[in-house]
Amino acid sequence: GDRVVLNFAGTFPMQSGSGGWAGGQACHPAVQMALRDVNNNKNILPGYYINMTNNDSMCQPGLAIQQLYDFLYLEPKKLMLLAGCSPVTTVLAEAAHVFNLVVLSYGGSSPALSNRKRFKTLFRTHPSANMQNPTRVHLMNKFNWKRFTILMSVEEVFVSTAKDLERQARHAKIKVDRQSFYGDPSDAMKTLQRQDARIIVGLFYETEARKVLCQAYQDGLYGSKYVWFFIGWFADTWFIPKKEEHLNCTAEEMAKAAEYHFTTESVMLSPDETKSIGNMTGKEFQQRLTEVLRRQNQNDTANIGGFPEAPLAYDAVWALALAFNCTMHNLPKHILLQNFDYNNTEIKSILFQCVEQTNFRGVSGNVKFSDSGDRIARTQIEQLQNGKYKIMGYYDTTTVKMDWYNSEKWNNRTGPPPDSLVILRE
Ligand code: ABU
Repeated sequence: GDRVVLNFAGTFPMQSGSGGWAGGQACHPAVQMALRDVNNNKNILPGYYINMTNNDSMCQPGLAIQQLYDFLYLEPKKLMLLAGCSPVTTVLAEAAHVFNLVVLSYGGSSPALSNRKRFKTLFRTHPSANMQNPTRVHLMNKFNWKRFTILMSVEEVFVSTAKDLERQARHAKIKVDRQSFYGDPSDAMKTLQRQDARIIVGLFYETEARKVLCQAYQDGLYGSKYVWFFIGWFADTWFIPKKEEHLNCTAEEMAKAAEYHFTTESVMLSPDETKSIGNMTGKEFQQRLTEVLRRQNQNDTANIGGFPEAPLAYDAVWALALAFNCTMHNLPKHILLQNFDYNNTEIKSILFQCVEQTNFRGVSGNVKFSDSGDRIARTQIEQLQNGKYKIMGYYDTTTVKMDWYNSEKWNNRTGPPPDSLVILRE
């Protein structure tokens, strides 16, 4: 009707052809759902209607810069930016503050993003990848491993995670080796073999993970002597080879190499039975999203990019709407929200403070940001057993407490394999 429109811009990585994270596939519908819910809610932003202009960033920073240019120079004025995937969030958040834009990331895990000096106006509902490092170190101790190797792709998101993991492991007197690659992991994996790496933590995107797994099969870096750790937000069937990627491995070989690997990831769906914002529990949100996706003929939710992260995207829109609402109430009488422009530091400052004070129960859990704009979350550990992921336990970094179900399995062994060649001397 006569409502005043408030605009914001969103970038969603919809395709992962060239690697990266195609999280927009589920996060975009989740954002649209949140927008409908927010706009139908009479209690927030009376007289206003929130509208989004969006683009497919393909998780490519160069493309995202071009899109930022369009967002800025084409009408209407945008009051905020919503960003997904680390490389894109990084470039957008580095540039946005120059235009007095606050950025909210539903899909940036890079630890490098926790830097207020570099990213002056960034907040994120996605937990930092560093959240998993205490969990990894805890597991190394638990299984008596005093040495492990990190295999990583040289993207800032993984390099910064590796740095933190190495620091934490050293602190726990665990020795860490590091091998990195760009695109093709085969040389780095030859080095792993030469160094006799047994316990390997992999840090890379899903497309690269398939290359690594196939190479592990070819090089015999799998089976009873090896334990792999991968990132937990890949699609549940990520290890099935894709025709267009031309891997040198069959589905059977990939499944064989993938058996018994562990994954770690932040808990992104609230397990609470109490209703959260939007009058849903986490579970109800997921059912509603599954229904929306089904209507778009996307039935195989386990393989839709960003399905695990969708609650973070849904909550990001509520955080944005609540911040607009808070700003509206805190602006001096003669200034209106819709007066915002890219030189307006006054509205920006109030909006920034409002986001800083965010505190609500979301479908992803309690939504609150630390001083560096970060989210705190528990970690979930899973293991692939007979081709299916099984939950092994949860780790809470704040309380340093592990809930472990003792259901891990080892390939042809009764316990974990040693972290290196054991030489028995008389
Ligand atoms: N959980 C998805 C994170 C993607 C990224 O940091 O690029």
